Amino acid sequence: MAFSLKGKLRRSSDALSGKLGRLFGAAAFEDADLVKMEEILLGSDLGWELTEKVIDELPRKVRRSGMPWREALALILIENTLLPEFETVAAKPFVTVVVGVNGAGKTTTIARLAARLQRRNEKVLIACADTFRAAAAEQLKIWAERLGTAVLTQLPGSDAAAIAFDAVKRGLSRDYDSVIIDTAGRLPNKKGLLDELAKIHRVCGKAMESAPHEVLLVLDGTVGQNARAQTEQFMKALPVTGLVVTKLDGTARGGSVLAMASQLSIPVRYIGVGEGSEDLLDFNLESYVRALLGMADE
Ligand SMILES: Nc1nc2c(ncn2[C@@H]2O[C@H](COP(=O)(O)OP(=O)(O)OP(=O)(O)O)[C@@H](O)[C@H]2O)c(=O)[nH]1
Ligand SMILES: [Mg+2]
Repeated sequence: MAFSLKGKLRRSSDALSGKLGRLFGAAAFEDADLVKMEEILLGSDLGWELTEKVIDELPRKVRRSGMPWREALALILIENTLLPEFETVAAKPFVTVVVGVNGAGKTTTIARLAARLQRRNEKVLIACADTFRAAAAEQLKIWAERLGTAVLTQLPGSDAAAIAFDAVKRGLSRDYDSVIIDTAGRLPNKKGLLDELAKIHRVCGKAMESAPHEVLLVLDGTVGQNARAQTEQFMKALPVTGLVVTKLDGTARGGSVLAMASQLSIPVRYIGVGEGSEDLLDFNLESYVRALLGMADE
């Protein structure tokens, strides 16, 4: 396979397993400096809970099993990352609303999701419910043109919820398989903006009773520590059903995804590992951990 997740996560794996390797290489494993180890684990944004588990279990596991430390660490991370279950419903059109702070990667994610769906021969409509920024509609149109996807935009100043409503109605009447709704980037502490999201959510349900079927919150993977607060704020406006963590190629803090998956009780559905159209992947815990530790791609 030409695509290498290990290659995409190189900065994170250098920071995590590269540094650990040098630490363990210097001394007999049992004498490894726990303070330094803790520093490295926290530095990759694994969070306190996972870090404590590793410090507690890794030396013992290696001693008992004789397994190489990397294998043992992978097992510990996989066993201790809690993944909430998710179910996808069948609906036509399947309506997805995408939310997140400015610049998190919403529009890029939508373009790549649309591309994936089209490769499966789905008929996709993307709608721009971002009426704050004139450039937002343009950006979406450029993507849509490139992908050959239908797109619905309005003039700036019109109501974002009205666009969402129109999009779902059009999805129903014109036989679309998927409708994906882009929203304006916002700081989740602005009440008016959150109210608008709640309204977008509500009108989707008016246009089609079961909609939206998915609400994706896009989180920038390079600002890991902030993810929890952001998620809680967005949850006040609408029920987030899945997370997308982007920009994992550009950070040394790739451990954040494991911490987020465990702490937020919302499934990580996709990860972004680059700006290309292939760089949005389903999140798979085992492959991710192996890549994060610089182990061979499966
Ligand atoms: N390296 C890298 N860059 C990414 C990734 N995802 C998005 N980006 C870049 O991040 C920047 C912002 O992405 P957008 O998709 O425009 O973000 P947005 O959330 O729609 O932004 P607003 O609409 O302004 O709120 C762009 O330059 C993207 O190319 C990723 O996984 N890796
Ligand atoms: Mg955008």
